[in-house]
Amino acid sequence: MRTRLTRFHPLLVLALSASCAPGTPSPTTPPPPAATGCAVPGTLCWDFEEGTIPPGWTPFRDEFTGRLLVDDSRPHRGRYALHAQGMVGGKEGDQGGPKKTIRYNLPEGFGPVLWGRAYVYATPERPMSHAGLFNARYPRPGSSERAFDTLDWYEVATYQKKYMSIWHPPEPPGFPEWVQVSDTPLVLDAWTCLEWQFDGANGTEPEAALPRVWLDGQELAWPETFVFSDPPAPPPVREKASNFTVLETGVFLYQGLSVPTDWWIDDLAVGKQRIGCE
Ligand SMILES: [Ca+2]
Repeated sequence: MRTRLTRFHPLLVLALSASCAPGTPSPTTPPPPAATGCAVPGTLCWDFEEGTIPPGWTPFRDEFTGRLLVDDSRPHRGRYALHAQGMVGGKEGDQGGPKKTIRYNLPEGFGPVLWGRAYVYATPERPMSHAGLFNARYPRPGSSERAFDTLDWYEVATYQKKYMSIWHPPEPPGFPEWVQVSDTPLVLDAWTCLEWQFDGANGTEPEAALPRVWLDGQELAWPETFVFSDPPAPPPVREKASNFTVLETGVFLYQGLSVPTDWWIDDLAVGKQRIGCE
């Protein structure tokens, strides 16, 4: 949801995390305990125990105020986590908000189904605005384009203080998009385990599947669904995937955030099958 929301204050939040990066333990400290998730074949995991942005991830969005860094202020496991610190800027209800993200190119041939898992912590308030936490993108059917702005994508986020998931066409503009808003408020001041399934294959169905999300093992329901587009447009055709190619995480607000807010993400993992929580 990149644009103004006319019916409410927009705000959102979210967080993700994972573990299992091929970190290089410091010679002076013992290696962190094995991270959940990396035991599953084909899983990629990041526990941030390098103490810096992990290899393969590169800075991407950087708008308004705040920082995205790896630090030791609030790990889920081990010593470090990814930290979106002091995110603030813009006004609720207006387009444009603080965005601090990193992205990662998946290995060739990842496939059309992406499961994910991350631990997320947010404080002190639930944003009203759309706050993205994680997304994964794939080329359009038959396309050889790999540029970021040519890719279809799935997203996990929060919006109006509740968890949300979205299927998007390429960004910009990223809409018309299919939006699913849960009835579950963003959990504050505690670590939660978020899991998601982005099934871009969806068997013999004509379109890619809708995203599914679990919070601490409980699948979220989506009592509110709608097409967001500016100007209004018919629902998008959810184009099917051959291979997911790129991931993005951090925190990205599409409308303003007036309360300085922090998120931490740790033990982030993606794979071709469900990874699970601890
Ligand atoms: Ca960690």
